[in-house]
Amino acid sequence: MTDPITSAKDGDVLVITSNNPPVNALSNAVRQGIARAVEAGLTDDTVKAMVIACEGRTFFAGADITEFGKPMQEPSLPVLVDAIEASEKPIVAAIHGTALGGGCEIALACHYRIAAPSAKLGLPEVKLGILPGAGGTQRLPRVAGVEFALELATKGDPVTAGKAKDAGLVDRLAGDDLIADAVAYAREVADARPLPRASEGTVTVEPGVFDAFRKTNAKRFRGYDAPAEIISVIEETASLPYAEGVQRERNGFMKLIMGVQSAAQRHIFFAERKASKIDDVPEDTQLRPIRKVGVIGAGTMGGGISMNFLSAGIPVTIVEMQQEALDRGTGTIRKNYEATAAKGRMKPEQVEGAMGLLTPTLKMEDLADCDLVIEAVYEEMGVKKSIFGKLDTICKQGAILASNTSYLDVNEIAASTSRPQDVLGMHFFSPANVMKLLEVVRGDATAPDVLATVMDLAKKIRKVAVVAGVCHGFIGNRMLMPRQVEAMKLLHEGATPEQVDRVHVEFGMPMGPFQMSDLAGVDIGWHRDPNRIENIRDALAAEGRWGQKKSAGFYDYDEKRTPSNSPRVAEIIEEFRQKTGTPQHEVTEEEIIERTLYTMVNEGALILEEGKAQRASDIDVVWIYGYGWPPYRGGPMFWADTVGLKTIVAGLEKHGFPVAKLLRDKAEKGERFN
Ligand code: T1G
Repeated sequence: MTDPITSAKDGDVLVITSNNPPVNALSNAVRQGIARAVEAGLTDDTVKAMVIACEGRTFFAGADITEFGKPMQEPSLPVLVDAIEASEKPIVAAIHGTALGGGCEIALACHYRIAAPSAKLGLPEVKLGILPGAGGTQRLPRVAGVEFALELATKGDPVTAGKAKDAGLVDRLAGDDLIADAVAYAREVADARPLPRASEGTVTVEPGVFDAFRKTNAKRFRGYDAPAEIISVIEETASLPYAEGVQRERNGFMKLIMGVQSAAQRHIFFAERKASKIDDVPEDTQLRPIRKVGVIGAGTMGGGISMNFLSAGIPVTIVEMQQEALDRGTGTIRKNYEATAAKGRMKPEQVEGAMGLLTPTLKMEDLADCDLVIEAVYEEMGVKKSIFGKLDTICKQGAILASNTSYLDVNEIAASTSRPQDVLGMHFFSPANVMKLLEVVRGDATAPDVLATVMDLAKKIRKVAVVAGVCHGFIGNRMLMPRQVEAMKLLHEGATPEQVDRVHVEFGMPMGPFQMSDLAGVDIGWHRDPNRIENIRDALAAEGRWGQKKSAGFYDYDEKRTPSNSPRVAEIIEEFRQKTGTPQHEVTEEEIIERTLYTMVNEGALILEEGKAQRASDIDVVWIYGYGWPPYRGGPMFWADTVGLKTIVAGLEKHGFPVAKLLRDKAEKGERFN
């Protein structure tokens, strides 16, 4: 294997360059190469200073995550960064792309940092359930202050080079030629002494800064181990010398990396990237060009879907039946963009740029030259089939025809055209311009290049796409159904909405089944017959308790939509129990978990058995990005592995549920889903 590290002298400056595609991960070979090169520079008398830089799209994007859990080869990253900082000759970090995690820590160990203006710097370790383990928790507070360090390390989002410079993390911004500017900088400081070593700095602590930070971010960090540990490490070591501080950092790092949360979050890191791969479609499949998109329906979904393409610079033609609905839809899109601009997350010219790419029309014929058309009208098969039949006559050959249906049969929709190979589902989640998940529903006839094109397009519109097969509710909604059904039955048998929801919220979900039903609308899917009361949901709907939109559902809501337990709902539940004579029992937390989450896992196993999902990790990605499953539990299938499949099977059998063959087989063989 070629050494990913090369070094070359530019006069009396040694330029050490890493070339370890795709992201210059700090693998064993990279660390060993840097250590060797720095040593060579130190022992070469003609070298007065050094520069560390990277080739390719980015500076070091951190430790090599694929090496986690494997035997560590020396030098470890902590040893390497200390060696860099201890250098008697100045070392300048030349940063481009994303200096993340261990990459940012390498930069912090260098004596000087220069960055391309487009560069970003960050400590995303917390998103992997760990903490910066190569001195980042010690050097960053000394260089850029406690507040900045807390923000960067506990939230994991990178900052621009400009912001990093303002905070003192970066010393200079480069011009067009980063390496040339870095070499000039190194030459400029070649004789500067003493060298600035971040670890020798001191940490200034404002009274109460840590408790205030904990309080401000309590909701955001709820359930996660890593953010709390990071705050404690920075707090407990603020007055300690570096050598003692890094020991506390190391202990914290080891504790977290051995934990199930980090395993779960690392699982999701790779699962998200694997999801974009289509097992039976070659990676070099020729993609169809998508230069113009059509959207049918300017309602909530149609508007949100359009914004994804407009924000990615792709022109959209949006169709509605009535002028009033069209104006309302395009008005909402503008309002959403202006709201984003008002929060400083978009410039006014960007708002105009996006709106300038939008063409509203009442004529479906205006979609003739679109490369992709997405239908987003209400869920009625007849309406969908007539729209696709019409699109079949209007759209140019090679256009991709997609339905945003959230559960209808995509094969049946495709069959209403003469080109089912060009048809698939693109199931966005509401609000479609915000939610990252996109279920790409592969029909029986969907052509490989159509699927590959849409999976690639998903990245361009910043979605996490997962391939789903055609079945009722695809992956996410199909698994949601047994949860909702069991939650309802638990109400019949003795539980309260608050009890069931509390168990789910404590588990880490953003909300429970009944809070979710109130948000989405208790009347969704209701048969609209107030005299037909087959379950408690029917009873609520019959009384007009349709959820938050009616300030009454499973909970009562005040004008701020704050939920409170409802005496009327308690009455309705009691009346239903009396009327149906449902045997009552004391419902435990364990039973709620077994009946509402184990059944989801079982449904996930059926989905895998039927080939409606490519892999178990895809199911995990669906639930993380579409339904708010807590990343520190890795998704339902990963979580099931942590619980133990034998336990899941036993829990299902205890309540008389049929167990999916795949689940039973894996349990018997002691296997895992992931
Ligand atoms: N290690 C190994 N592989 C990595 C990697 C890493 N750090 N980062 C990316 N990859 C792979 C990824 O799996 C994919 O592979 C390919 O590179 C392209 O990535 C002590 C211990 C840099 C912003 O958390 O955030 O340092 O799918 O598709 O969208 O404190 O990758 O092609 O086979 O994501 O352009 C901290 C993780 C590590 C950064 C680029 N660092 N990476 O995004 O490409 S912990 C991170 C990213 C640490 C120290 C600790 C992103 C990116 P494949 P991609 P992208």
